[in-house]
Amino acid sequence: MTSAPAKRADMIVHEQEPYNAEPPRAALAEHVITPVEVFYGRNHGTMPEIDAGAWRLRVGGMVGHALEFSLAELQHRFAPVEVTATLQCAGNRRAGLMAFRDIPGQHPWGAGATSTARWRGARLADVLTACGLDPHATDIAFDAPDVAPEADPPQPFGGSISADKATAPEVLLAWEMNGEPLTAAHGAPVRVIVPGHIGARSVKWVQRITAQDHPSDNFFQQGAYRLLPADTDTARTRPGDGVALGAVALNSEILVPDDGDELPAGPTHVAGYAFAGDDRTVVRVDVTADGGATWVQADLDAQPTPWTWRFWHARVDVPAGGVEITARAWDSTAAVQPEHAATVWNPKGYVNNSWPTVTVTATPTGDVS
Ligand SMILES: Nc1nc2c(c(=O)[nH]1)N[C@H]1C(S)=C(S)[C@@H](COP(=O)(O)O)O[C@H]1N2
Ligand SMILES: [Mo]
Repeated sequence: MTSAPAKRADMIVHEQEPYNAEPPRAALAEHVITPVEVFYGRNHGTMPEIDAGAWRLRVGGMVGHALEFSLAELQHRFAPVEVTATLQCAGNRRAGLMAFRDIPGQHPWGAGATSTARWRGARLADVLTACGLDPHATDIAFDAPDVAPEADPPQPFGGSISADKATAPEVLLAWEMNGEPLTAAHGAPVRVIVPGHIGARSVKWVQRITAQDHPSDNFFQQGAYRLLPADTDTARTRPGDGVALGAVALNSEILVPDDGDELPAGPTHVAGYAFAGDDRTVVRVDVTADGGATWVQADLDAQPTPWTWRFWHARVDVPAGGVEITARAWDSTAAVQPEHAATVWNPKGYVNNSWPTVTVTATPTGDVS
């Protein structure tokens, strides 16, 4: 039994055990690099407390020589690098899908199942090179010790990424987050960080890495984190059905104002994040407060690295009354977010990247100057 992680008191806790929680919009909006006590937590099983001194990472499969590393060996043998990257759960914004059609047994994540940190560790590519990675390996699989009761059959968490992605310079075996040693809740002593891919591929508490010629057969690669057609009979799905989720789709959220806020009518500061995975970047965000009759182009902040979200902000004229504020983002391939949750609804509730909306009550100011 692990203790709850040290998080801000205002976290929205979907489940205490295993710990699943997201920060409220306002807390996420405060920093482009999310403080650890604000960073969302997503767990499929009880978080393990691992003795860093006894921990070993075993690397094997399609390699010239299987090797085992202690934490000290990882830290001294490989040049440490820092990558600022956003993690985004595939279930982020699921509540918007559930509002269209319910998704029983899944957490109703809001805007906050995503956060950004500075990660420091060894390049996975360097570790694989040291082991003599076989060029015929197509997939790199990760295994952790935490057992997920929801898996069918119950099994430890795991998953895989392509060998191409695994050998890209941004993919890390990280032991530090925001300049501090990783906390137990975020995967200590070492986790995988796969920038630009769904959070599930950034396996925490990693203890085995396997080079192979097929994707991981772990439940979270073959049974979950797959996009199924809306009309799928989920009682009859089989491992491998649907599409495995990897690179993060273009998405955005409004963080300021919060849903349900009361504010004076008139020019209003609206802010949020937008994110596009892998080699895509966010190039434009529009905001409307009049049902799409007029759109204001938001100012885009600089991205700390290509692997992070982009904060944006706009001044939008909000009329008096109950008002929906809606945003939409474009990426560098000129793709735009889909308008309706209904378009993207899927049985497990992944990748809701439809236009984000908050509803506010704007009171007339009476100021006509
Ligand atoms: N071992 C292990 N790694 C894991 C998970 C898990 O349950 N067990 N959850 C994954 C999912 S679904 C996400 S979104 C991220 C969340 O990382 P965080 O808890 O550090 O925010 O971790 C991923 N890595
Ligand atoms: Mo996730």
